[in-house]
Amino acid sequence: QWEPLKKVGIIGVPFEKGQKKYGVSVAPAAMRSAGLIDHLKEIYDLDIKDYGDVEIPSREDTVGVDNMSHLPLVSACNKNLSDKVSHVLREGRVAVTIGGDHSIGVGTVDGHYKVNENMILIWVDAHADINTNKTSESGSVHGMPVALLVKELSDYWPYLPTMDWQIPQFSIKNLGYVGLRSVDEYERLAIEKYNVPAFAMEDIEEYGIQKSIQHILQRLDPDGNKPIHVSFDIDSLDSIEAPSTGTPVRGGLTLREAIKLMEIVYATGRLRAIDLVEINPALGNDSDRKRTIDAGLCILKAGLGFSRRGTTPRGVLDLPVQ
Ligand code: B3U
Ligand code: MN
Ligand code: MN
Repeated sequence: QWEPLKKVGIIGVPFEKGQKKYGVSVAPAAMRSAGLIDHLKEIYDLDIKDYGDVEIPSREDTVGVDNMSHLPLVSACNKNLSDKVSHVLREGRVAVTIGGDHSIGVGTVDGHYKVNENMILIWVDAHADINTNKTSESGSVHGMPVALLVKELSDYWPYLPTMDWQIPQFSIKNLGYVGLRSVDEYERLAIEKYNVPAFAMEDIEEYGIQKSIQHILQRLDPDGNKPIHVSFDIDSLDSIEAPSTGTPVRGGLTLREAIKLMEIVYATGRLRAIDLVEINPALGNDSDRKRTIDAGLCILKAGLGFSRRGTTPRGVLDLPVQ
């Protein structure tokens, strides 16, 4: 009943105020000039529409919230993004969002949820991003998007001015993690309290990437009929594979594991949204930058149907004769 969608909509989000380093906001432009669209065109039959960049507000004139840096900006950016993601999905396209830091996961998941209430979310990350402003040691909102999104944690937040547009309705029961290896104490507590399927690196070591992702899909959607959202933080990859990112952590996924994960999710035919976040082209040297962007391109291609086996020429059944 489910078939991979052959239509894709690209959204850029040049936003970096969810964390403290300069440069993540350059990623959409860097990905486009690295040939993002042309790379995706290599995929047979893919219809690609670039929706451009989401409008990023510049002024911050409202009052903030304790231990949440730039919340009004994060909020305004995410409101625009949520609308855009909903729009792309309603046009029957897979929403591919290029961040930006991971605070933009609030907007992508909110926008997806507003179109598909039964969506499930796979958070691929070295970090769990499930801090509240009470548990965060950094005060950076990119460590909080999951906690902002899930309804089960709404009582753990104070009133958040500017965030009235976003009502946490997504259930933590529809969330799974892959790639964890830097989890704060209260984040671990939340994962255990709500029994979130979480494949940390040591679990991936034990089960392999294929069984890990299959286990999560089986847990969240045993009947296989829910749309899937993959929020992919590039720092889930080992920092050797993706050095140009704000908080690199060693001992992560290989690019091959990440590609395999995306291929498996693609093959369900139910992948409807991909976020690719935390690529920071301003960090590292030319070779670091290129390696990180290339890894991002490979991950997107795998999620959109590129086959490493190759594909036969269109409509051709035999080799050309003399
Ligand atoms: N858990 C820490 C660190 C962190 C989260 N996300 C990233 N780093 N990229 C925090 O700030 O909440
Ligand atoms: Mn993240
Ligand atoms: Mn991360």
